[in-house]
Amino acid sequence: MTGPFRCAVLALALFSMLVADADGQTGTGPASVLQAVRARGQLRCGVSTGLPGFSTRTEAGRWVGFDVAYCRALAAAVLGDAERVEFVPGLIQQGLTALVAAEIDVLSRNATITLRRVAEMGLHPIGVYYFDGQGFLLRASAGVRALHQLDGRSICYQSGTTAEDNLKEIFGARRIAFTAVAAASFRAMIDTFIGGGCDAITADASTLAVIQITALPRPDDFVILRQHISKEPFGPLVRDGDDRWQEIARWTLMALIEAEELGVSSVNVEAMTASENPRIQRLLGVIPGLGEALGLDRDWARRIVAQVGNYEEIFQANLGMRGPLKLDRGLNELWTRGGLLFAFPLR
Ligand SMILES: N[C@@H](CCC(=O)N[C@@H](CS)C(=O)NCC(=O)O)C(=O)O
Repeated sequence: MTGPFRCAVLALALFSMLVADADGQTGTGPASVLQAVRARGQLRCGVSTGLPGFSTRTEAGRWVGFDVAYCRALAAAVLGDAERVEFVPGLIQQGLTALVAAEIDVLSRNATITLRRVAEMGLHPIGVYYFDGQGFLLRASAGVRALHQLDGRSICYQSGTTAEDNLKEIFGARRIAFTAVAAASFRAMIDTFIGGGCDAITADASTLAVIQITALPRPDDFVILRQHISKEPFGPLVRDGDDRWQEIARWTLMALIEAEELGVSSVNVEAMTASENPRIQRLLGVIPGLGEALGLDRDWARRIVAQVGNYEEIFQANLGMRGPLKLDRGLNELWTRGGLLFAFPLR
């Protein structure tokens, strides 16, 4: 190739890369997730098959819950409408593989973020929206109050979850003998336990609360041990390889937390646009720049809060005092109140 011609080809290649980058694409690769979602007019969101408080369908067929609310917030940000979500239910491994296969745009459920899930499957963690740990539930009459008293018991868990590996590893290391009873689904695990097929259930503490309150005949006949054997941080996951989509997903979560930090809720969001606090002005697009930096419009976060609420509203409605579970905020309290939730600066 002659000199000037080669230069022209290189310049053209460079130009097309720049254009592609500005559009959030990967050059020769497939269209970005943002473009695909906009072209479809719907966000595809993977959720669990049904875990009251986290993700369930009402009798009218509407998906509700904490995991569901995050996807509605993302849809409000990118599509302008929190209702434009197609929920795709599945077991944890099905959700992870659906994400890898690009059948969903985001997985929002009680998926624990682990190094191997992320690094080996080509996934990207967005942040943590629920800090949990693995616990044990059993009949109060069993008289078990501490982990070591589980020695010799049979323990149910759902296959394919982190609960399975943690149980085997930690009980092995502590030399606590047990009989493992694997269940293929959430319902099967509960039925096995109720039917006497195991002495205890091990799962995320939030799941155990769901089971105790919504699935067991007399909740007071059961106890959940205070000890946890792991850290289980849940957060949305997206595929690797689309930085723009990752940022949109991350800052959607941050906006929910930031709105709580600032006391901006679905009730007062319009009035708050008159606030003189520059953080509130930026969040609500009164001072423009944030949405635009993400490739969205200036009202992205205002819509999130108006249509879905802030983190506190979502937590209380689904998991906390305004729902059946009555879970404490605990670690999921704001950092300013002794918890772990912290929004990166939205500026
Ligand atoms: N946090 C764990 C467990 C997640 C999980 O799948 N939990 C079960 C309960 S033990 C569940 O949600 N089952 C209902 C479903 O998958 O639809 C993980 O990421 O592996």
